[in-house]
Amino acid sequence: MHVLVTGGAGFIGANFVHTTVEDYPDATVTVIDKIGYAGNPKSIEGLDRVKLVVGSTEDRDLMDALVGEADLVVNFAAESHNDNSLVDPSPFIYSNLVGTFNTLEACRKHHVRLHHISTDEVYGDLDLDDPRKFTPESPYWPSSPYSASKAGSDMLVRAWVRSFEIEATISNCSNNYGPYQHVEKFIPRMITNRMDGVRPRLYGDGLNVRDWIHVLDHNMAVWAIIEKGRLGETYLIGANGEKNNLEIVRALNRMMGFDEDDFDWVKDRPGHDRRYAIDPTKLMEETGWAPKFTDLDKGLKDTIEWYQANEAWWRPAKEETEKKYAAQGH
Ligand code: NAD
Ligand code: TDX
Repeated sequence: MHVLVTGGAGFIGANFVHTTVEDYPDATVTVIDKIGYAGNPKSIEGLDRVKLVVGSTEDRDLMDALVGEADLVVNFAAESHNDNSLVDPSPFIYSNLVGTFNTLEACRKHHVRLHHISTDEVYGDLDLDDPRKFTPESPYWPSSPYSASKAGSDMLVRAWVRSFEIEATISNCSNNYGPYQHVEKFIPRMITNRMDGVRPRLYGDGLNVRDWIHVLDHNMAVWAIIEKGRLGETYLIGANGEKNNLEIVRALNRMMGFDEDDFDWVKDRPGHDRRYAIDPTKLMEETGWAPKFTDLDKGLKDTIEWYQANEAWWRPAKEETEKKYAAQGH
């Protein structure tokens, strides 16, 4: 089996490549990644049976050639950070929409199976006291340029399934954490700020809720969908991990030996989604998947240790990232 992983030098994609070479000894993997600010070749360095092609999914001819060699395409490639999309939405439109369009066209031409990776943010947000969670029937109501571009990419996949009968599935997952996550994201930013002697920064009132899942649980769910999911279907991936941002910062502070309230409040993110929450029933019933890394305290401790042990991996991105945040007042 030859797997083409788009965005495979990013956080979730790189973890997916690791899992794939470990769990599927017969698989060979090609990663296509544009290696912009977010992709890091070191995340997949030295892995057997993995080839990295530096290029963009926006390059139609390249996608045509790479998809033509593959038995399966897993589409992780995307601009992924909400705060960036609020400063300059343009790359989000090209990577997330045009990139997915090219991927779909190549899968259509070569009759290759596609799994498209997406986010719970396409459903907008929930009130804190809303008893509901997102289900595959929830209406699309994205808030940011990032989530709107992901929603658009999901719609393209659905249209290509219906109109051209391509063999595709979609998954929408909640907030991931774990190794190889860029220091712009909440948990790695808090950990690496602490390591740099900088107080963590909480947006708004800190009560926004995210439904945390370990990246390995996400990727095992992706493989479960590839193997057992029904073509044309959408599956929601989540592990019952709702926590507000204040709880996360306090936990990280305690674990790193600081007073739990040793952080700064900063201005809110414009349009900041209040709460995400996933109902993964369909995925669990149809594929038998269940999350394994559900002890969030242990997961956070392991993640802290990973960033402490891998400073050479994240250090080169830190200064630039904090410069961007300073310009936004964050
Ligand atoms: P990331 O930013 O760490 O990784 C994205 C990777 O895609 C990067 O390596 C980047 O260089 C690459 N990329 C971007 N545009 C590209 C293009 N046009 N051509 C080739 N490569 C390109 O993000 P991530 O957190 O690993 O997210 C991966 C996917 O998972 C995205 O589709 C994202 O929407 C989705 N997702 C993320 C989360 C989360 O919590 N991080 C949750 C649900 C879904
Ligand atoms: O310094 C910070 N302080 C803070 O309070 C940062 C960086 C974030 N936050 C808050 C904003 C969010 O409520 O923490 C929460 C998480 O922020 P992000 O890590 O930026 O994630 P989020 O916006 O929730 O989106 C993430 O999950 C869904 C991923 O980046 C997306 O790619 C994915 O689709």
